[in-house]
Amino acid sequence: MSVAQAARHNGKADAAAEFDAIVIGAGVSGLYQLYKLRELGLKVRVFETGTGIGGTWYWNRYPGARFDSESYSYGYSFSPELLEEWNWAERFAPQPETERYLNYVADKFDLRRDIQFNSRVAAAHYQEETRRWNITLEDGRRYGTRFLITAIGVLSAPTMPRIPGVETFRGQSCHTHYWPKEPVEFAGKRVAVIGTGATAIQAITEIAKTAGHLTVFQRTPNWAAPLHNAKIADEEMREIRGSYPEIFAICNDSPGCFIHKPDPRATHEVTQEEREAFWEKLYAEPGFGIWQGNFRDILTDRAANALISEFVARKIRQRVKDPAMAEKLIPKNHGFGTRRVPLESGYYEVYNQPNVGLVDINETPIERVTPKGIKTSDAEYEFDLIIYATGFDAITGSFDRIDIRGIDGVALKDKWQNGPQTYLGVLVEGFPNLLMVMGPHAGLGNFPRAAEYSVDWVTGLIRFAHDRGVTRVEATATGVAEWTEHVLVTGEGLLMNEIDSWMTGVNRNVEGKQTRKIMRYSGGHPAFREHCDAVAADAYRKLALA
Ligand code: NA7
Repeated sequence: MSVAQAARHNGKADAAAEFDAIVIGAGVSGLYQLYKLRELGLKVRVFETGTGIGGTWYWNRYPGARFDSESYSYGYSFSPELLEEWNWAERFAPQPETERYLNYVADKFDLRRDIQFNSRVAAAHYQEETRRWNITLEDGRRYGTRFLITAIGVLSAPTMPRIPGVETFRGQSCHTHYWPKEPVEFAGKRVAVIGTGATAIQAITEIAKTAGHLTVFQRTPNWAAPLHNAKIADEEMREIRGSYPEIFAICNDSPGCFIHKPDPRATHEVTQEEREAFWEKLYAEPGFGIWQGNFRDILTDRAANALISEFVARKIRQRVKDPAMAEKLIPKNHGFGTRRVPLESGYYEVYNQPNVGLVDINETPIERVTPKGIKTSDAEYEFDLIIYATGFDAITGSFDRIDIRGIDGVALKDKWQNGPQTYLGVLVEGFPNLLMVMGPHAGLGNFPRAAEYSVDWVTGLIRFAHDRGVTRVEATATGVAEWTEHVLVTGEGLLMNEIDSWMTGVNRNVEGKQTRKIMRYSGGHPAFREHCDAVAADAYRKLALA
């Protein structure tokens, strides 16, 4: 009898399947969480849906996938030896390089032996009598644990568009998140991409290089800015290695954990010439500087935001030859930076190519997917390949997909129906011993930087409990109310929170996610850490410990 069969047969977990801590997810945060829990000498198991390491960088292998953080600010900082050994090949590493890196980390620290692949967690139920969690995998295998740690990322529940007929298409089709491991050829093919978010912008730019014909279906254009990627030469890598302490210090000090910090000046404090010169410089520089290193008020002051939007609109008009096409590509319903800014490497020029077309689905809505292609209100387009770059049920979506139940069987999904309620983005009242790495209402940003902190904080709490024989840690109702209120107040006045996007929890393809909510802490990472550090320094007295 296999382990799975045995578990199903018994209908309960056996002693061999009991752990001190179970971590869900073997991505950037799950790997580090495993490393840290092992340091405490705990018996740990990581469950991972995929067949390999990497989370986001395991799944999203579509053409052009890469991160928009500088590579050297994206790697783990916890191991000087790792920093010494690893050479980044590109300023902004593509997916294969990042996947290689994470596999290197897993091998170096011998992490694989505690990771169970092909293991999607379907349910997690808390038992008050034992103060433990019962975990059930999709295939029925069952396990038990004192602490349940979610390291399931913020963008890991992909969503397909709600368009009739998707399943009837006879050609190849794929959501970018589920891109196959085998290479996909585009030469001579008629390809459709639905969506124009950060993912689509990367994929379109790459696919347009070889596709026979590419048609982009756009609902909302986004404000994209140049990435300026380049190879990192050996000499440059040596310099980077010598400056890791400074690089991480800058990240620590910046609101989004990037190496780009807001300029202390306000947009209107400088002359028009100075402003233009500053923006030209930012537009010509690599990375998120134009978003994260701009004048301090571009994301709070409407007049300032209108000026930077006009600057970027001018750039788009310069780069796209057909003025009517340029206008379609310029967002009209939100200002620059009020949604996540996709970074691009020749995206706008793609629309100057004869093999690329744009369908504005506000003018001619998609009616259905047909066996041959896509039918809009005025034409039927035939395709060999349809690519859905339609995004994710962000931040809470990956929680919603697991049946998580706390005290008295209360479902987390129900508890969060009107928006997440957490303590520090880590704990939930009524769900003892559930700890979320990078959970809702935590500070987002350059992911590994924020995740390392989150893992360290979670580990600190478990160490504290472990050392004192505490077997139950829970947020208090007051603590959650205070934190939720603080997160809401901190989000006031931010233009970003007035716009529909995954960052405000809107996904028109998911029932119940049509209205904006405050999903993340927006007071900046230094302030976030101050809050969390203070709670730890006060011996976690703000929690209910037993
Ligand atoms: P995004 O940024 O959520 O983009 C999804 C795109 O798909 C966006 O352009 C959507 O248009 C479009 N979309 C979604 N549903 C539909 C339907 N039904 N019809 C047409 N178009 C649709 O996801 P990404 O994967 O690009 O990026 C997510 C994050 O991952 C990114 O910010 C990085 O941090 C990494 P809409 O804007 O909703 O009109």
